[in-house]
This record gives sequence, C-alpha cells and structure tokens, in this order.
Amino acid sequence: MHGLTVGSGRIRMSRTLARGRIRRAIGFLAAATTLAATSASIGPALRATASEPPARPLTGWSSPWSASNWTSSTGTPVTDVAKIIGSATSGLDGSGVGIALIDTGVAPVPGLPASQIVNGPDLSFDSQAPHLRYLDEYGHGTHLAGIIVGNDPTTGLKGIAPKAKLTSIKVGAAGGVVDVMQVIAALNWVVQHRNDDPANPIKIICLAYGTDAITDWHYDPLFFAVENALKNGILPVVAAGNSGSTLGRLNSPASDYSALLSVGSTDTKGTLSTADDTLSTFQSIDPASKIDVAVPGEGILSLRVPGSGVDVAFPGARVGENLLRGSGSSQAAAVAAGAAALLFQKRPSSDPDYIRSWFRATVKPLTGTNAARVKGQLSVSSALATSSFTTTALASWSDGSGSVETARGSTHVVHNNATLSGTKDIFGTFNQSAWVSAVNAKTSWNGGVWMGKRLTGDGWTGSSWASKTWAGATWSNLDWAGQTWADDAWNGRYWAGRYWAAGDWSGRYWASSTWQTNNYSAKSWSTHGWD
Ligand SMILES: [Ca+2]
Repeated sequence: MHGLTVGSGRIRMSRTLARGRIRRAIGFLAAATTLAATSASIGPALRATASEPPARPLTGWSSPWSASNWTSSTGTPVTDVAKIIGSATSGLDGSGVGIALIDTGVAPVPGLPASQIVNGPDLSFDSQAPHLRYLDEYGHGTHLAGIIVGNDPTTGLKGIAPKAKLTSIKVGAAGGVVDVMQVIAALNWVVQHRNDDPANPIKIICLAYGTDAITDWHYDPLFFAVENALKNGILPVVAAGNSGSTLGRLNSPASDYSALLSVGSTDTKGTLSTADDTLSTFQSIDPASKIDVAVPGEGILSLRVPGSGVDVAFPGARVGENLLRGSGSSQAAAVAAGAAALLFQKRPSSDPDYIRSWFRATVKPLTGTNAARVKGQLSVSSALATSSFTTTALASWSDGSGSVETARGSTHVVHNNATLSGTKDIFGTFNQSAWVSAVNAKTSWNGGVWMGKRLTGDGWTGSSWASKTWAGATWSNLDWAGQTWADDAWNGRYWAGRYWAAGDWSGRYWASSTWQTNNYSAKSWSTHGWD
C-alpha cells in the first residue's frame, strides 16, 4: 500500500535507561511542510498531550529524511533488489570501497556486521547524551545500512555491497531532527577524512536527506558542500525526495543535478523483471529535469531497530524480529550507493564523474506514469557490459555564498521555543565567508572543532560496537539562542516537563528490555554469526 502513513505531529521521545535511571531530553522539534496525499498515522510514542505548546508539524519520514512509508505491503528482499538491478551475479561485493552514510546513526542490530561499520563523529543533538551517541533511535540510518552492507544469515538479508566499509556520520537525532548546518558540517568532515582508511577510501556519500528549499545553484551553501565532495573524488548519491509532484522540483540537494547521482524509487510490481516497473507514486519529480536513475524503493526489507521511532510508530511494517519494510527514495538511494560501490570496486581509479556518467549511459528504460521524469532504471549488469561512453563533468559550481536560511527550506529545529534560523549554526553566529575559504582549503575541521567550535572529539579514539570509532565531546558553546545545552536539553528537568510525556516511550519500548539488554548487545552479538 502506498501513500500510507507519513508522520506529522510532534515527535516526543524519552527513554529511561536501565542503568542509572537517568532521564534525558532531546528537546528539538523540526517543522516542515506536510506532504499531500498522505494521512497521518501516529504511533503511541508520537501522541500529543494537552499540555504541549502548539504543534509544530514534523514530517521526518519524508523530509528531511527521505523515507516515505513504512508499509505493511508485500516486502522486497534486498537479494531480489540485487537481481533486479543486475548486481547479484556481478562477482562484485564493494571490497575496498568506503561509503559515508550521513544519516541518523546505526544501531548494533543482528545483521549489521561490526567489521563493515565505522562510527564516524556523531554531530547530532543526541551526541550530548553519551549513551545515545552513534546509535540510531529513529531507525532510519540502520535500515539504509542494512541495504548497503547488511549480512544476516538468520533472515537471508544481504546488502548490495556487503564488503564495502560503511562510515556512519550521525547527524539526525531522535525523530530524525537535524539542521542543515549539521549536514553541511558532516559533508565537510567526510571530505577531510576520506582517506583516513587507505584500504577503504571513501568514494561515495549516501545522503537520504533533503529540504524543500528553492535554491539558486550559483550560491547555495548546501550545494557548495556537496560539490566540494565531488571535487574531492567522492560521488554524492542523493535521494530525490518523496513529495510526488507537490513541490514541482526535487528536494535539495538532489536538485543539484550536475553534481551528483539523484535517485528515485520504483515499484517492482512484485516481479524480478524490470519491464513492469514504474516510478513510485510518492517519488518527487521535477517537470523540467530528469532524475538520474531509479531503483526499487518500495517495501524494502531491511534491518529493524526495535524500539526506534519508526519501529514503534509502524508496527505493521515489522517482519519477524529483525526486519522492517521501508519505502522511499531513501531506500532507493541506499541501493544506488551500494551499486556505485560495485562500480568503484570494478574500476578503482575512477573519479565520480566517470561513475555517474557510466550509470547514466547504461540505464534501462522505464515506462508508466512520470517515466519521462527519470533517465531510466539503474543497471549494474548493463554498466558492466558497456565500456564506451562519454563522461560529463560539472561545469559551473556554487560559490557557497548563498543564504543559509534559504537552504533550510521550511525545516527548522526548535529548542526551548527558540527557532534556529538565519545565518547561524547550532552554536550561533556563523562566519560564512570564512567557511567558504576554509572548505576550499580543507581546513573547516581541525580535530573535533568545526569553524572554531567544538562539535565532537579530536580523532579515532572513541569506543563503540563498531570496528572503529571517532571520539565524542561535550558541547561548551551555547546554542543559537544563547541557551546552555546542559541546563535546557540534557538533564531531567526538560525531559519530564511539558514537552515530553515520559511514559510513552521510555518504559515500554526502549529501556527495560529492548535496547540495552536482550535484543541487541547480549543476544545479537554473541549468538548470531557475524560476518
Ligand atoms: Ca518488476
């Protein structure tokens, strides 16, 4: 079923940890436009209470994180997706290729091999609660990670590029809440650290994030950050959005066509043949430009994070203990990112323009409604059978001087009733011209300090379940409104207050049995076969 369930309404999440019984708050809300042709289905964790301030709509499943639906329709296993895109018999597995996943973090669930996961810096609001650092409370990033590098003998899940090295840069907090400046900081970080692991250099950024901004490509700062990745040998693979024809354009930054591989979602019609596939009805389209490639993105069976926002809100999407059906251009972007890793493995010295042109030149035809809004269906097998094509490169670049506020579109985070807007990052004043110069010089990051403000730890000295971890840090700078993080966001005062209904989430789903004890750490890690 499509067009089902996009959450709109306040996200409130609380969790009481079994250890210490300390309640923490993540007092951020995102406001965004509401999708047309959808109906809200809000799970128990998302109910409003009478004592709350006026609702600020949050469409976290569609924007800024471009997953549209967590459906109860028939699921499509990733192994079938691999057959559909022609990668299953390619003999390629992504070995030697690094992929950066800028998303909501990843959780150590069964089927996500620690050996393939690197926890990069956690730049999200959650990072200030050490027990939440790197983890995926939303359930989005883990789902995408499963599509890319999952390997779960229990369910048969196998990612598109199971031997790629996936670096998670967490920017989305509980509920997916994130500001565009955190995404920009993450893009900057990836560029500066793309070669930290010489055996697995980062060649791809999977970005399933987008705003409804109306951009000017000459100046847009998010485009500038994306293009800087391209300039440094990294292919941005970006979800085109799930707004159908409502916006009349793709999400930003997918709308930066020439700089990246934009990805749309198809409905497979439940068959392995691509002949009957059509563009998903939720897929954002641009009447004046074509999305680069489309791949299956509906009802994709990937890893579930028990107790996460998505899992709690859409119990009907669960399949067994380990899997969840997810639909959206997010899932499609993850498929395409995995496919790109296979081509980089095939030709390791390729630059991103070459890989993008290779995909564009070898798409298979798509038919049906709005098929003309896409160049065609991505095909790894067609690409591998083709050696002659024209490589096109980006000719004109954003200078990064455009409005930060415009880049946010209608999505804003709110902390203690203070909206983050204008030329500010989460710590306040942002020197944009200095930033442009620093990005060009690859000096915007110095250790854990971005543009003079400490966002995270200083290097690969942290610890987590993953194979390698970037250290965390406590924020000492004030927020954009001059409020301290410690007093207002992370202690019990805020959590138990009017914004949050403590009982909804913490006891039942997160703390008592799901998170820290049975399902994850203990049972999963010790008994399941990790690749
Ligand atoms: Ca089909």
